[in-house]
Amino acid sequence: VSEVRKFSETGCRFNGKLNGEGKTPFLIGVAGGTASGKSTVCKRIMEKLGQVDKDHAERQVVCISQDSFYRELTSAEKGKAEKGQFNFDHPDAFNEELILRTLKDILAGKKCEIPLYDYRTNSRSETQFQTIYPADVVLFEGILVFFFPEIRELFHMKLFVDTDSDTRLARRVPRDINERGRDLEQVLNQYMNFVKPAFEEFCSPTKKYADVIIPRGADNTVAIELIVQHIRDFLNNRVRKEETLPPSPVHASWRT
Ligand code: UZR
Ligand code: MG
Repeated sequence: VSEVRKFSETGCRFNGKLNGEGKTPFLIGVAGGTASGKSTVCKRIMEKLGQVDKDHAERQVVCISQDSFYRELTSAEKGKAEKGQFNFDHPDAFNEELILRTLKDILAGKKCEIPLYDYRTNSRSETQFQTIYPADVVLFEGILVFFFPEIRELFHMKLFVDTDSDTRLARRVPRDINERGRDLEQVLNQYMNFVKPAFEEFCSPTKKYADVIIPRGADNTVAIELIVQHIRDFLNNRVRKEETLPPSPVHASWRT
């Protein structure tokens, strides 16, 4: 029995299956305005759970971004995007159907591939994909992850990262210039014309769907610790439940 326990305590395998393969992961949605700290909150959660340096076979928590699901633009739209005149903050900019299908696959415990997105070219790679392996906990972050009702309903827990808009703008400007290859005028125009109005119309109203609102984003270590504790409890309960199930053939053979 102790051997069985030791094996499941590693969290790698349940009943001889790799990680969460074939079982429903705990799916967490993380929404919030641009540069609110969504990605950083997810990173902190993963760090606290000790996930960062593990390879997929051991990893129990994975994070994916809604940015991977921008839809392909027509050539006219690409022209607009280059001039900063395409609205990437509008729900129509996303491939809702692909998000839905991917999250359903993830919930079914299937391995799936998601597009890789490049902000400098405003497009996704034709050839490269990111492979998402079955996990126990999946974080899905993005500005509009609570906008689409069918997608919203899939989350077991919904977090909204609530950071002041001046703080967000102050972060967005250097990020777009340094990491996304824009100039100052373009960044500010885009912010005033698209990012700010779309936040007010489409993102901010989804705060009411959140289970937990995190003020100040990643600086809020107390909120993050509470959330992480909830995830740990979930993972531990799952391990405990596995232990009370009748032994699988693999476990039974160890006992002899
Ligand atoms: P976060 N975005 C781009 O800048 N370029 C693209 O090709 C695709 C998206 C921006 C988008 C949105 N807006 O505000 C932001 N614009 O990415 C969302 N303009 O990303 O949540 O990390 O801020
Ligand atoms: Mg981001």
